[in-house]
Amino acid sequence: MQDVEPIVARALAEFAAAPDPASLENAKARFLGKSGELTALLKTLGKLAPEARRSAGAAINAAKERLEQALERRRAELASARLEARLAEEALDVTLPGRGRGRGGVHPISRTWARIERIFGSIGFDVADGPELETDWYNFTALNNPENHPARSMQDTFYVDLKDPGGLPLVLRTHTSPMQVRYARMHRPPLKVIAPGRTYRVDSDATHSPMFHQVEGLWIDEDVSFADLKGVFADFMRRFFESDDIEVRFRPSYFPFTEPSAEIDMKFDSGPLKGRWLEISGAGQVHPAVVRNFGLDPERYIGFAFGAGLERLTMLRYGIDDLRLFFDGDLRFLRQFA
Ligand code: 2U9
Repeated sequence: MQDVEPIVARALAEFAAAPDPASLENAKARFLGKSGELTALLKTLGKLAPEARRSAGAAINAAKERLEQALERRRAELASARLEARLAEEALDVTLPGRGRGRGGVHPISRTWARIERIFGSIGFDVADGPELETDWYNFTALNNPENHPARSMQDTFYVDLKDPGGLPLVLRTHTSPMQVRYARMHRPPLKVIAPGRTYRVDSDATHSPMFHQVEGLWIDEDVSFADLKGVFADFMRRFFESDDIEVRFRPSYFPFTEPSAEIDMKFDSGPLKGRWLEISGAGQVHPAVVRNFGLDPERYIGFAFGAGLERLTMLRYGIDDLRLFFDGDLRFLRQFA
């Protein structure tokens, strides 16, 4: 009979060299399987004399046992190697500090916006909302802007390639007034509303941005006077700047949508800006033609409107000296408001 030792030696070598479980099981089949080498040897025993058969049989069984033990060891080795590899691949250092989520912050203009809504809300003003892309009628005509007014020119206003039902190009609203016209046409007096929002004009330098923010206010009823405007506005200034040491004065001015019209100036009587008059807003008694465009009788309804820039209010409140800081997105600036 063929010697078992060389077969055992080859089998052990192949088991040891098997790189993965599948190759190992194939190697097993080659030696211990139904038509494996050792099995084939076992089948030849019948041809031997009884004495030789016994010793050969014992040798083959011993070989088989060694191979099976070697196989078990190699299986365990491969399984633990696979586990090690997976652990290394999916390594997770649970002692590392968490990445956390940036907390973010509210933009200073948004802070001003929210603050204004809160102050006016507390004295009964509603907040109007409306489209940034407006029709010529809502942005200009309803506000008594004459046909040839320079504000209507392409040099001053952004027009887009979309037309309203009347065939006129839509505009990026140049003020928040159209929202108030829309509001006035949908509500009954008393109309008491503010309109904060983004506005657009063709203007870009150190003190002008093509997109900026306004807040306008409107109060219309049967007996709303300039005295009410003065009271509401002075109260707003004092609450906005958290100071009672603020003086407010009106200077005559002109706007197509108000008559009479005024510029509103303010003066701090304390703090870093003490003593200087600062222009802060425009205002006036709403023009009768505009009241008529609300769908109301101007003989019966009267009131005031005002408009102010949120950038300017924010700069004065926080002592910011450059408008561009609001739009640069520089975190060193923005983090101060987080
Ligand atoms: C309606 C009728 C009238 C709002 C007004 C001003 C005067 C004004 C400027 C302030 C700084 C614009 O952002 S700014 O450049 N605004 O001077 N705004 S009266 O008048 C209205 C508003 C709505 C229906």
